Amino acid sequence: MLVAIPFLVLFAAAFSVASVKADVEISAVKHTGITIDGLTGDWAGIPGTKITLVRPYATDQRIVDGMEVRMAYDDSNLYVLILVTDDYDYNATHHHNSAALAVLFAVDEAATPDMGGGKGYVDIWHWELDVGPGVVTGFNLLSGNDPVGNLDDEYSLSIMDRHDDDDANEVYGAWSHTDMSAVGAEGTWVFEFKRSLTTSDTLKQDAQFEIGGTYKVAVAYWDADEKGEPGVKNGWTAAGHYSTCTDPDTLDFSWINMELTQAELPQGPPGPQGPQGSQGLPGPQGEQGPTGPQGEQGPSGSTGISMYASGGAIIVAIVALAAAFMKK
Ligand SMILES: [Ca+2]
Ligand SMILES: [Ca+2]
Ligand SMILES: [Ca+2]
Ligand SMILES: [Ca+2]
Repeated sequence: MLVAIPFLVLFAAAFSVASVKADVEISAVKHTGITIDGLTGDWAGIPGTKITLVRPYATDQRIVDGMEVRMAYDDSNLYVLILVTDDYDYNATHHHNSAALAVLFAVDEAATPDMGGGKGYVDIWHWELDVGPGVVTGFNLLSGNDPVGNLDDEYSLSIMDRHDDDDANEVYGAWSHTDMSAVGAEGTWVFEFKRSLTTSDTLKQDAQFEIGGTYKVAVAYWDADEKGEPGVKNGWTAAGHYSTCTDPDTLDFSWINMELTQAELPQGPPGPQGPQGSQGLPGPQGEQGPTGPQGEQGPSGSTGISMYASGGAIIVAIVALAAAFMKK
């Protein structure tokens, strides 16, 4: 669908505390064996980066360390796992009463996380849940639209200039939640995606990934409880989403850097070195790929995530005031 609703209004301009810039990083590691099904067992051992979610239009509303992002790749695809700590809200017939998510990647260097800010193109994977848990949806060779599950492959230049891709939707996704026993159940949302590392797009509508490259990512999350609890006044509004905030102290909504590292996920426990003979069995995940010397990457730490939070909390008071003001 083609909607000109200004979602992802990140206030980048108003809040650009340029001098104090936090830097949050995600390492995508090489790993085979991920299946898009909304289940996370296949992500075991892949390093995650925790990020605080803040509502750009109500910055006192936060989910501290509320999002965990994990990324991996294999020879063909990039895999993205987004976990959000929030209660279960799913309504099969009205997606405004369900959670929603958008993953953004800068295409142009100058593009800002507020959907490009008019400065460059942004690739968006935008999902308003029109299929149930565990159902794989997305992919469509005719356009960016997903007429079934509403996992659209989009692009934008600004908040007023967002569209489905002209060419194709190469994104697959499945979602789940750790407690789907009842609406309102506490737990964690699971959004699992994959996309081919490159696409046929030539119009700056998709980010193109290559191993060793560094990319800019941001995520938006819509909570269906924004307007009230189910049965009262449930649902989210387009601009009411949470956004990844790289430094909540300074309200820095900058891009998150994501690198497709050369590192491979160690497959299973390292085990003793063993004698030299014949390499032995390839381990559960199979086909190791020729890279990396002999395993023993050391524990996750080395390839893992680096989060540098910088301080500088001076402007917070002012911003918080302003935010409180705008809220009502
Ligand atoms: Ca899975
Ligand atoms: Ca909620
Ligand atoms: Ca596309
Ligand atoms: Ca796209």
